Amino acid sequence: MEQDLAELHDEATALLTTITDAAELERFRIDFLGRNGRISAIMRRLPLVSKEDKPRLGKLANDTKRKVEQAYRSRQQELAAAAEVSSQPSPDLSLPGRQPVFGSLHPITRVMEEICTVFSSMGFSIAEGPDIEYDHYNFAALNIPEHHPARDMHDTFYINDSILLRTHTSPMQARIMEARQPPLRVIAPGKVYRCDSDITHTPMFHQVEGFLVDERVSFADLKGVLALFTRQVFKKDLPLRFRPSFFPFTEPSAEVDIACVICEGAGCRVCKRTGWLEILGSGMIDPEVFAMVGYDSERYSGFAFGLGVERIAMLKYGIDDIRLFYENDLRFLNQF
Ligand code: 2NL
Repeated sequence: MEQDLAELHDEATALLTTITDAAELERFRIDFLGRNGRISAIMRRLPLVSKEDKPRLGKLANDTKRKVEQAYRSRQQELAAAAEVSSQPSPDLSLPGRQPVFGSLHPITRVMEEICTVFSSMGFSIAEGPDIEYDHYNFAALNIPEHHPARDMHDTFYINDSILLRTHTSPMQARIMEARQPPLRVIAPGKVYRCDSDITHTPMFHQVEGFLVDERVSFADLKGVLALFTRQVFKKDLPLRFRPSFFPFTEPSAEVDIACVICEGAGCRVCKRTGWLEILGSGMIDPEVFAMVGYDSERYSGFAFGLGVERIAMLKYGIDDIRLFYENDLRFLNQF
C-alpha cells in the first residue's frame, strides 16, 4: 500500500504538469480525488491492513491525498492566470508609436543663441559672469561715478550699499578688460535686472553686449559689424540708421535703427509711422573707461554695443507685449 501511494503521488504530479485546459483538469480531479477516484480506492483497503500498520498507513494515505489536492489547486491557479492573460486582446504591432511630447527652447533662449552664433562667426568669444555684481563693475568701472544721473536711469535693485543685481552685462566686459590685454573681441550675453515693469519692460530681461578693442579700430568697423549682424539676424538686407546719442561709457555714441521689419520704411503702427525701429545702443569706448582698466588710449581704440534680446525677439516675431515671454502660456510658447 505504501508503494501504491507513492506511485500514485508521482503519477498524479507528473500528469498535472501536462494538463493545459479546464476540462482535462476536471477529469484529473474526478480520476484521482473524486469519491470513486484512485485515492479513495486505496483508502478503502485500509480496513484490511494489520492493526499495527493501520495508524501509519492511514496518516500516509491522508497526507498523500492532501499533497495531490494541493498540486491540483496550484495547477488550477496557474491555468486561471494564463487564461486571464490570453483573454486580453493582443497588441496591434502595426500601430504607429505614441508621439512623445517634446519640450522646446524658449523664444528668448533661441534668439539669444542665434545672436551669439552670429557674433561667434565674426570671431567674438562669449563670456558669462555673475548676475549679482559689485557696484564698482556695474557703474564706476564703466565711467558712471556715484551721483551720476545715469545711476537713476537704471532703476537698480540694490542688495546692499556695494552689491546689486547687474543692470546691464557690461560689468563682465569691464572685468575682462581689467584682466586681459587687447586685441579683444568679446560678447557678454545674460540676464539683467531693472526695477521697471510695463508692456515694454520686465524687471528681468536679457542683453547681449559686446566690444572690440585693438589698434586703429574705427567707427567704420562698428558699422560694418552691426550691419553684418542685423542682416543675419533679420535675414534681410535692411537699411541701418545711426542716430547720435549718449552713453557714459562711449564717445561718440549712437543708437542704431533698422528700417521697420513690418513696413520696410513706409510707416506703420509698429514703427509709430517713423519707418525706423531702434534695435541697439553703441559707440566708441570712452578713453575714461580705458584709463580705468589701464589701457593706453593713445595706442588702442574700440567700439562697444548693447542690445535687448526681448526687443530683438519682439521685432523678429511681431510680438507686441514683452510680458508674453514670461507668462509661460503654452499656447504662446508652442508657436516657436
Ligand atoms: C543700450 C546701450 C550700450 C554698451 C552698451 C558696453 C560698453 C563697454 C564695454 C562693453 Cl565700455 N559693453 N556696452 C556700449 C554702448 C551702448 O547699450 O541702450 N543698449 C540697449
